Amino acid sequence: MMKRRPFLTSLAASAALLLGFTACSKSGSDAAAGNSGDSQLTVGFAQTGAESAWRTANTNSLRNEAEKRGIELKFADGQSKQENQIRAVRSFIAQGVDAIVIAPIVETGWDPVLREAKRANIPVVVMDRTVATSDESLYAAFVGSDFYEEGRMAADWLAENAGDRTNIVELQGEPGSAAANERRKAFADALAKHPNLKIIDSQTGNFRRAEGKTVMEAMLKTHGDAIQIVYAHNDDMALGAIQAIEEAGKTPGEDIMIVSIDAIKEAVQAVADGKMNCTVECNPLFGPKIYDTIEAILAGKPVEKKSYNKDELFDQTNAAAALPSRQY
Ligand code: GZL
Repeated sequence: MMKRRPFLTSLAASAALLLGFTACSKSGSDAAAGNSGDSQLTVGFAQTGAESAWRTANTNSLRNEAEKRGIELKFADGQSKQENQIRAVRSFIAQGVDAIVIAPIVETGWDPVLREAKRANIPVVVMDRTVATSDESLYAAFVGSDFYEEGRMAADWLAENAGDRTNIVELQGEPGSAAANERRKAFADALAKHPNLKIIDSQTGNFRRAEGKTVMEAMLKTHGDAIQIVYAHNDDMALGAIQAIEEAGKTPGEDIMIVSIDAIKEAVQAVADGKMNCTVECNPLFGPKIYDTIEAILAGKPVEKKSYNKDELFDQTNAAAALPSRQY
């Protein structure tokens, strides 16, 4: 039996309508009534935004699994702004949801709203990217990926396969995000062991394909033939860079080596086609694990404080064989 929570306040109702919250697994009338079905779980999900194919797959995983389990999912698209995510979390608290999931766009600035959720006795599961907090008791669990390990895997693969190439340009993810911070640090740490490899330029493309393309166009104008390798923090930017490289009359995967992270299907295909050289998986399909974690927390069962998905690497030795089974 789910605990009853305070009914939707008029302020939260208008905020919810204003921010275009959607309840993805109940009919409109049920959703508007809040926790009308006591036995049904209601989860508020504050997503970062819709910046990449990875993010879309992540959103769909939570939506589809909620549908499958009969969970009422109140979804808020943060539109790539932390203030929108924080506003959504406050609205979920006012609506009295049973649990809250946050995919924090940046690492810092979460303590106040996490304290509010804790005071309201609503468990928060941090998903995908981590939060930097002075008090780990402010969230119930973290379910995500090891971004540092992904950056290390990319760098070690490059050290093994770069041959006589040395000059790298780096396309960084969203500034302040744990994914960008960790992937940049891991790559730099690994490169310290391979002094022949050096980063000659590094700009953010915000995990977006279009920005990956424009940043790569600018880098090609600045550095020309000096660019021998691209290290992209995600596949969307790598695929944008590939477009820019082709439009500059060069052959991606040959003239310029491309190393990336996420392993979305389009990138694994590009690796199989020889246009990309390596992509390190960062699995976005968190739905089942997130709801298992929430159900365990609400049942008072112990859960791992931090759990990480296992990731694998795709290059020309295994990409083609992997394609049929890729789910995102
Ligand atoms: C990683 C995730 C990153 C992906 C990008 O877990 O936070 O954000 O690598 C996405 O594709 O935009």
